[in-house]
Amino acid sequence: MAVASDRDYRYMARALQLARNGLYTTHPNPRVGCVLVRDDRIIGEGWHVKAGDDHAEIAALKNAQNAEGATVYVTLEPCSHHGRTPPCADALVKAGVSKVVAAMQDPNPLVAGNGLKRLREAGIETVCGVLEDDARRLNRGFVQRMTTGRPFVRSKLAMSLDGRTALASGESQWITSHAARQDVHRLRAQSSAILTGIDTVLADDPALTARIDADVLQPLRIVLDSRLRMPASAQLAKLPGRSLILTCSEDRHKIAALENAGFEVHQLDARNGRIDLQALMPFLAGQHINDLFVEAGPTLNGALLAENRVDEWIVYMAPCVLGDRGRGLFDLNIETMADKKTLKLADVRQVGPDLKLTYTVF
Ligand code: AOF
Ligand code: ZN
Repeated sequence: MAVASDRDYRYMARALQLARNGLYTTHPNPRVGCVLVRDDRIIGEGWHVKAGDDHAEIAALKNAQNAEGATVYVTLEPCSHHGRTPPCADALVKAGVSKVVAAMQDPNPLVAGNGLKRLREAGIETVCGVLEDDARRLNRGFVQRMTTGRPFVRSKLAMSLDGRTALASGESQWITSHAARQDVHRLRAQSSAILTGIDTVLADDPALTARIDADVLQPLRIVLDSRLRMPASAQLAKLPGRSLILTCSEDRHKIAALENAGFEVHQLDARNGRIDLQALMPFLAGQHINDLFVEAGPTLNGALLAENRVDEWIVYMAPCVLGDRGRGLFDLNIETMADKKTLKLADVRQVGPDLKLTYTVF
């Protein structure tokens, strides 16, 4: 394989920029961008918009019309399989391109190196690994689902300066600013699904939709409801798109009523009377969920933290005080300092008057 040049990095940066156009729409597919270059000039560009539509390479080929002798910069290895669309590797061979530079190999076991191999077999020079870290970060949910069978899990918390998420009465609207809540809508829009607990639904009757000024493929809405306390009148049932209830109840009568109301009900294994979180993650991956966004209360967040099931915690901290009688973030019983949960601070930034703290796990 050849070595990458400065020019390769520059064009790959452009391809990544194009891939980001699909941030809110490609799931369960990855976000992919592609640039075609000849004589140090861009002759075609494209990106993957949504599953079932052209892959990035095909969009760029169509944009260029004639790509003979071109170098292809693509943020993911061209596919070699027949999915919803035919293989991009074959289309590139047919178009007569002379070189393909990919940011990373496709972790999809149906591809996994075969796309690049097919190109090399056709006499096309290949390079892989240019701006690979950026490409992986853009599709970390897709990569994690393909390689581990679990989605990338991100949980959002909103708290006061003194670490409270609601008053003792349960009242919590609003602690953080409008700017922080807008930021949350962008995070929702990047996710394949939003997960919450039944207590949150009973308290707030939320819509769990991403409301931003852009085209968004709305995330699935998923509620953990082990005992089927969901009211058939909940707002979630009436929204377009899928709302799932995950339960361990076998009450056929209630299940039928909720299905009639518009919910999809799935039964999962129970552990200590609650949905087994270990079984939950492969179930979600089976639903093609790359990025899971958790917006839940202290019970579910406590369990997720205790079992280490979250990859990234996002905490918005508002400059207000709710007092010691307010509710905390995690319903956890920790007896000794040795048992405390420790996270790793990955990023700090200001959003309006609030702080946005990003933590990862060790
Ligand atoms: C590419 N270019 O732009 C994308 C790729 O069902 P399909 O046909 O859409 O195929 C989906 C799979 O193709 C997906 O899981 C991933 O392996 C690859 N995505 N490949 O060459 C693209 N989006
Ligand atoms: Zn493809």
